[in-house]
Amino acid sequence: MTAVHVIGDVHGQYEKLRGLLRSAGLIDAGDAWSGADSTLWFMGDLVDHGPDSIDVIELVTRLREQAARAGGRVHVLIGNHDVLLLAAHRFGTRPIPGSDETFHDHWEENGGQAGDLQRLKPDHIGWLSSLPAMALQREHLLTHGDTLLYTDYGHSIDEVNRALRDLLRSDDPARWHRLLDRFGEHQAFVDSATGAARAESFLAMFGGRQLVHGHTPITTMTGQPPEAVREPLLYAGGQCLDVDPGMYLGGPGFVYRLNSGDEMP
Ligand SMILES: [Mn+2]
Repeated sequence: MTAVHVIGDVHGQYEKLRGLLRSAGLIDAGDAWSGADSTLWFMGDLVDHGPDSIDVIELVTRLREQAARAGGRVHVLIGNHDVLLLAAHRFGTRPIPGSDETFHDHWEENGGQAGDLQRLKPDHIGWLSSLPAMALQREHLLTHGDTLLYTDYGHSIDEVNRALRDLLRSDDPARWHRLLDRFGEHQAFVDSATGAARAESFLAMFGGRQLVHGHTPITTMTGQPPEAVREPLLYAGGQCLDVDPGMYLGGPGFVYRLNSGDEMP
């Protein structure tokens, strides 16, 4: 079986990303794909908080093409910050429905970096808008968020991906805002009384035996200092694997190879 790697929320940490991919043998000294037929998944939130979001987008889109030519695959899920950036671009100084705040201000308050909007090109916008929200990779269900919001948009991976792609093509600020608002939910599978059962029904709906997600930094889950986070967090009876290394909080980040020791339920 060829290797499948995942990397959590990059948040504009271009230099850390290059270092991690190089250490994992996925890029060479010239930043070109060297992962042969490996698969690499980005778990969403490529942008915001960090200094080099557009450089991250450009590196990842380049790697996708290079990997495909080499028989490998680079896949990217959409995260809420990727949606926030698209919303800031699309709606700018229009107010968020039911609020005095503009989409642009909301984005900046959530880590949006002013220079990124100036560098955002139509190619980047088209590419980000087309990303899937969820996927099945062998027995792993992959989503950006540890949230039930996906069930609002459909009851299968295809339904959800279609609904969210359609939303991101729409000019309806209320629909965009509702999605962003729902992404405010974190830790849907953590509760000791209900978390494991919720994870089980989420997996029953969409498929897979383990949910792999980003969105909630592991440091938030465990209370470890961000600098100490070097591996994913397995929880909910082994049904969930958090891979958000909190890179923008100071975490060194990690590339994780699926099935390299995560206990399956
Ligand atoms: Mn997120």
